[in-house]
Amino acid sequence: GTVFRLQDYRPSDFLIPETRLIFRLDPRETLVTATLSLERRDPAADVTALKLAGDGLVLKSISIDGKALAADAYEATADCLIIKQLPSSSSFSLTIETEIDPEENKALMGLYRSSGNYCTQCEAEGFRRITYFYDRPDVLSIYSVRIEADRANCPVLLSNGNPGASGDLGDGRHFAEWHDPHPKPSYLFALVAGDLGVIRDHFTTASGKPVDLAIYVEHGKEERALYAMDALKRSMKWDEDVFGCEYDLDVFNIVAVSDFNMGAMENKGLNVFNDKYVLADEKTATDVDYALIEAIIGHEYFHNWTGNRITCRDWFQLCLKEGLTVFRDHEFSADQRSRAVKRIAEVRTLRTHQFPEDQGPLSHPVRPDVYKEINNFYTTTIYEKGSEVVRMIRTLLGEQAFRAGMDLYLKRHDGDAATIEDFVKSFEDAAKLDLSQFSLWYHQNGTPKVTLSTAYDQTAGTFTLHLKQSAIGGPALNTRKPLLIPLVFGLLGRDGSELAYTAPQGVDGSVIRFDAMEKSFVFEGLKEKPILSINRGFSAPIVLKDDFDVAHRLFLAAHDSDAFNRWEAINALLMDALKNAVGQEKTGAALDFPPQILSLMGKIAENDSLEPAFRALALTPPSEADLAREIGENIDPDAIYAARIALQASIGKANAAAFEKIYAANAINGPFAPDAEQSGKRSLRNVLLDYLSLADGGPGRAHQSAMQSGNMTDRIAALSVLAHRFPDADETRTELSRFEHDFRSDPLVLDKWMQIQATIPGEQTVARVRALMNHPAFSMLNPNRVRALIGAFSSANQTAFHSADGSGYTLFAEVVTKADERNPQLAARLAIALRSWRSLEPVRREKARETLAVMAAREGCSIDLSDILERTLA
Ligand code: DPP
Ligand code: ZN
Repeated sequence: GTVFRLQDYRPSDFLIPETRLIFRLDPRETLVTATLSLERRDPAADVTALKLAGDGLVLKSISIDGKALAADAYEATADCLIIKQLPSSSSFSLTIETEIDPEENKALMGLYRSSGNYCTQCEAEGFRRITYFYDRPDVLSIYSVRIEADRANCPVLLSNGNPGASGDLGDGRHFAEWHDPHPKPSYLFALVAGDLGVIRDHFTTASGKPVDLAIYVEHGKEERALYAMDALKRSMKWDEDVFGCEYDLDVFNIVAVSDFNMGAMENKGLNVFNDKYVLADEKTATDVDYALIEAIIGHEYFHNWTGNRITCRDWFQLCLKEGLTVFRDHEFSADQRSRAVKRIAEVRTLRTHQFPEDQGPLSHPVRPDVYKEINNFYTTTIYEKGSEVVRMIRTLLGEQAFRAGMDLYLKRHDGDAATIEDFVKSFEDAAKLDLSQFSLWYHQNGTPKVTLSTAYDQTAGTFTLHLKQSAIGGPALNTRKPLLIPLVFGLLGRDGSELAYTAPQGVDGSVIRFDAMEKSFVFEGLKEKPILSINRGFSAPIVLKDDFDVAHRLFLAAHDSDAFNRWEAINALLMDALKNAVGQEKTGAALDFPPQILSLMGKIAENDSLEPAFRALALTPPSEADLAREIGENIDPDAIYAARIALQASIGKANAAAFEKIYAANAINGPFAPDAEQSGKRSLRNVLLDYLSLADGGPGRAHQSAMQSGNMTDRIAALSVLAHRFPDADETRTELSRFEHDFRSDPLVLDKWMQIQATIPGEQTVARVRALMNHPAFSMLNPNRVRALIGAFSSANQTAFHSADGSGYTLFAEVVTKADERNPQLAARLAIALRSWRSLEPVRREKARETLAVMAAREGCSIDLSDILERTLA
């Protein structure tokens, strides 16, 4: 396949200041008439041909300045259009008519049908499946769109920008026109047509401009969009307050569709969402769903400035909009909820998903310089690590200079297709700082690792912190350049207070600027031996190897003023206990856990000065995947599972009485609210429910909770305990069928039921998943269905997916192959589940390798999938 390289970038020969599109919608034969105003970028240059991208298009007609082109004047294939005879004028108008088949489009890129409605997805390269175009992000155009369709099937006709004329066409057809005054790249184009319900609201911007808001959903689901609407209004306000970003059109529309490859899409003025991230009510959505809806509504809205007003010059710059917008949505959620809890959750996600990516065969820089298939670069590295890099810029600059840099960036590049260099330069100029070494974070892949050692000299009153950097994954150590790593820290006294000291060079307030492969920092004026708290708030996305003993960690867990590091200390204690237990399990020794760890869990649960959501996170041991990553090699998922469940059972038994009390004390009286306070209490109670059930050794308590639960959060939590801890109990069967019965006509909710069953530990789950694939609610064509069942099975069920007999891999390969026939993006996304195959123990490793090799060798394997498989095997 073709390899795309950053160094090959060059601007297009032509500009397209205006694009007019007419859609005559039909399920099988939609006609698209595109009229492009083309302008030579350099009228003096001798450009004699024009090449536009296409993908699977049927060309019906083509003309320039109103005159049909002769057959020898152009060449049209399914994937490109070359016009060989061009007018010599500096500008001309090109009209292209193409025919497309939305009904047959199951790749869900371009124009397709979902539940009978028409919708589009154009990022990254879907617009070329609609018409021939410069389908690249640096060609910005003003779009005018006219949609014609059956009035009965498609009363709603939407596109980007502001609404224009609409009316009847006779014959049961009607039309609507839309105009988007903001020049945009083709990937932000959108069209929706169909029969949809709607909720409406409005927002007045800071400068007094009224905006009509609407969310379109399937009829009958309107009420379930109210929370999303509320989140949208809060997002609009927040972006004004925190970043000074105001909305810029008369309308803002959101449409929820049920077949969607991504979470959502930020098309200008017309966001299209996976319905999973719009629909919510007490009975059908969990607290986690609500939080995700809030985050993603915010994310897509925030793209209006960081992504749409300022877009990317090329796809290598994807993190320019994604990393920054993730950072913005994280800040939004932190402001709406609990900042400390949000940060812990972010770090858990980063470690569970981004670290293994960066440390394995799919590792790539935040700003990659080569790709084969851009769809495969919508990764946790681009998004989450990209966000961490922006966060580090803020840490280095401080709030004020950071905001000044953002202001400069937004002002300087409004209307541009920009680069990472432009972004960094804005901060350099605003803060009068040199960020060239820092910029390495964009270019050097692998998870940085910082090893520290400390020494205290009582007589001199000095505390020496020695730091050394290396990395897991990425370039070899001898070719790595030192990163500038901002480490927020504190030196604590025995009473938990922050000690005063004289700081060495390279320490700026609470930030150590660690910028060499190895360096010592000597702090003076310390009368007592300080207790170090470092990388507070996870100020740098690194693996930290410290020299802290158990007493040190227990101290931080109890006294650190930084909530994140309190959690981190607890997490590290649990991780050490688990690693030790995995070792015991492998040698056949009995598993035991330090009593002080067990009692610590009780103390945390009982500590009312900590918010319940924090306690819930602190009481949750590192996941099986985290433990596997931490161990790093020769992984036996069964041993990991055994260690983790034994720890949980021990914690439950050791603290049953205390847990029972806290469980009762955190009951919620009064009506349901999806807010931080209530969801925190529910998460604490549900973590305790699991512990108590393990201590009970039976399903009674969870069954009781499932029957009494008035909301989906509690119901799902109880059902998970039943299914995961007592899969064969009658109570589990009863509750699973009750759930199935209650939601049999709501596949989106039934996804949760699928997911719970797909994650039941043990190799018998392979057969269960096979059976569920025949369930009437399952469909290989719907990404949400496939991800709920197969995605969950392969990415969140270590023991079943990695069954020693290879049956999990066999199932996986079948499904990925099947998905690849219709939806390569979905297949490629599923396939990353095997990226860490090299760290498995030898028997599983060989089976995994074989599975990958067979899939890669299959004739007809898509570019998307073979790109992932080849890199994984390389
Ligand atoms: N829709 C995806 C996102 O917002 C890609 N832009 O991240
Ligand atoms: Zn995004």
